[in-house]
Amino acid sequence: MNYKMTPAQVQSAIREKLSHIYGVSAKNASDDEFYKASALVVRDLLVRGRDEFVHEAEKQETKQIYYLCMEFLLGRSLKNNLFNLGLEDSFRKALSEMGVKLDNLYEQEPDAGLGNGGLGRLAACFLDGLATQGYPAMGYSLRYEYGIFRQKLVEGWQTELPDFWLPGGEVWMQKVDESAIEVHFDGYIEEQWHDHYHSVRHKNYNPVMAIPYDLYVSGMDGKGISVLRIWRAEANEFDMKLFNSGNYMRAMEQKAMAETITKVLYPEDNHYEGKSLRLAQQYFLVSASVQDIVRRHLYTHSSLDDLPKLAAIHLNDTHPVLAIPELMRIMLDECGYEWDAAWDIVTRTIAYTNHTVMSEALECWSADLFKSRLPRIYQIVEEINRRFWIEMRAKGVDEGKIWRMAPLNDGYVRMANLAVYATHSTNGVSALHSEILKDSVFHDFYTEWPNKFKNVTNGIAHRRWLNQSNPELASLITELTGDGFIHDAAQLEKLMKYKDDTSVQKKLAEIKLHNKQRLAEHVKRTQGQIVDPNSIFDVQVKRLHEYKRQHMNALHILSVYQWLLENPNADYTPHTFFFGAKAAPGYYFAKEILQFIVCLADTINNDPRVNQKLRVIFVENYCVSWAELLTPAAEISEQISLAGTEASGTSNMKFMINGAITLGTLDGANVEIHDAVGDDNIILFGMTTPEVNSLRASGYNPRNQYEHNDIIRKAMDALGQGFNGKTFQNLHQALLNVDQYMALADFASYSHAQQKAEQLYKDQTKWNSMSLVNTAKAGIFAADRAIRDYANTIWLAKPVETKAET
Ligand code: DL6
Repeated sequence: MNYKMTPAQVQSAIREKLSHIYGVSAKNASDDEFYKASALVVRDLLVRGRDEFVHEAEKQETKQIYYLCMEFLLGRSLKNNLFNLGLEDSFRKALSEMGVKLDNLYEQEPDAGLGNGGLGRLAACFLDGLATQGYPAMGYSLRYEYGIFRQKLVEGWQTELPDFWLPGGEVWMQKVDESAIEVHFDGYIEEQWHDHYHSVRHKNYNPVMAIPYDLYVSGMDGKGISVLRIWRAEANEFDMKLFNSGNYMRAMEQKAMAETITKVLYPEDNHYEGKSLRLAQQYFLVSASVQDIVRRHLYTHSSLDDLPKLAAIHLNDTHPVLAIPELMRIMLDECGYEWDAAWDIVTRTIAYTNHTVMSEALECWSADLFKSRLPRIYQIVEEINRRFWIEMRAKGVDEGKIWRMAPLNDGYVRMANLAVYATHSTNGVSALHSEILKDSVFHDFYTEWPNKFKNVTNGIAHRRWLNQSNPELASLITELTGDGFIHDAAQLEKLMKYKDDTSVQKKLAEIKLHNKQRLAEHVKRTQGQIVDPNSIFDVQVKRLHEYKRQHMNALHILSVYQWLLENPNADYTPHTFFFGAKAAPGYYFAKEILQFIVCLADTINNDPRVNQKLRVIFVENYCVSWAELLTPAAEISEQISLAGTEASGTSNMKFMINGAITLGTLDGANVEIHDAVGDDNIILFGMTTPEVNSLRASGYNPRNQYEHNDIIRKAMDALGQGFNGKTFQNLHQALLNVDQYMALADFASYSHAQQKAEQLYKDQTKWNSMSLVNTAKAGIFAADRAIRDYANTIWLAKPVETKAET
């Protein structure tokens, strides 16, 4: 499809939307109306592009990819789509002739915050990668009315405000009433036998309508377009009988209960409690999506026999695992399949990715709750469990091991066990993480089915994170190597030719400085804080979690502060440390760490003895749009989780492609970053995973660190006393007595790495060359590559061949 539009065509399309939809002329329209009109013009193009793409895919019988995920952290869409469709210049010109700045319109768009962090952003990057690589794909998720909360700091304490994103975000969605689907909760099951025919009836259930809204995500050049279908829950009909009989409250309650399902995104990352609403959200997502997938398949096929050939259903993490019993339910109860035939189809169609080693995030549900909310699904899980035991016993597996692996044990439905058993593939998201899955988290399964286990290292949408976020760097790369890297990130490697070219290094330094200035201006405008663009920008942005060890970073800054006070004339290259992080609202300890950082920042920034050399900025309400400013400006990328805890990380990849140097542990995808850039272009510190395991096994005592290291002791004592009138007793005591993520054990090595970074930075020629190597070697971390890996090793899918190729 040809997306070309001249500025005149753009103007007339925008004018038309303004007058037809918003009833205003271009002269009187606000920036908000211009933004929405522009979005609608782009959306029309995307719909047409998708139609053409799907038509071609159907003709070629290309396998469909269905990607189920509770989170898609899309961020903003206008800039991304204009870039991908090659329309940014036309829109800029057209709007400027109408007296409007395109950049101002970008600012009108709210971040679509339908996710918590890395997991949701990965899913969003994958929709771009799927479209660019030509795979016909649909993402499925929920249309949360409130996305991830807005963070507001009150005296350094995180408070949460609702994020009502729909007024500006809804313009990208198309409601598809005719594809609404009913989902059933509660009630009981009635089974009947007529001769040999077994029928199952779900009686007295509560129906909830799933209303689909489609969002379109373009790939580069718009040849492929992905759809993200998000479901909104609605009461299926207002119960007039109940209402008329005087039971007003119950009638209203039923409606409210249904609509609560898609009210708000659970703001938890790597930890969930088994709440009934969360279970309802998960089942609502998978039931609507799987029914939709089956319906789409049956439009063109008479049975589900060839579903595995034509569709790949991907479970992105443990949250959508109920898709397994749901597809079984549909095949058994609605399509008349026998168990074995249905099981064969289900297991060949569905694959699972695990995204965490944190056991608290491998969800499990109390069997009682599960049974009462999803009675038929519970029966199916019981039957899967029964057959699982038979199969394992027949193989001679010992009972203890069978029990550990069972989908149902100890009164709980174990979602991760169900996922690994019932899918044809389980993968981790970095080489190290995939090994840990085999060695520990899923070791029992690995010993039974070694071939199920795969690795697909994560990837990022490099066009968003490099071309759109860092246009100056992207044009320098284009000037030096051509623009092949836009489609094929591996071509970034061509930059290696310029590794020792001082004029290129100088240009890189200039670009970095501009990005730092841009960030400094934004920080001043939004937070009123002053930042020196000539200081080193050292950035740690990610969810706040103990395993990510923001507290270790802060403790180190505190030690530098103490050292500067004692050594006022010390030769120290000025540093600005940036943090951006949201804590889960109920995660008290994370909130205390956050408050420690904010109070430390206040103390340091207001201390004239040090604040020309040391500053700390806590970015309030960190989100995708903040990341787009922080990433190109960063010089040091803090990836400091305890080895063996971070599944992959993706900010490490975004920083790397923008030329920041990773200061990190050998954890997650840092390991592969190290492999790619070599020892000289990364700053590693800390224990390796086996070292962590052996220290734990031998009995780790953080007090030893405290007692034997002066720097740690001083910093810990200051932490114990508190700052700005705030004390951090829980954090202080937990670090001294437990230190679950061994921050004190890695502290000395971390400080040493920081000093090394400072020394390296003094040699700007060396630093800029390291920076270039990082960008040049980042190609393997493109989402395009990750998608090809999924397609080739897990989905066994081929892309749609474009017309020119056929
Ligand atoms: O795979 C995407 C992303 C990884 O990069 C992070 O390392 C990992 O922590 C994150 N996992 C989750 C798990 N969520 N839950 N529950 O967010 O996935």
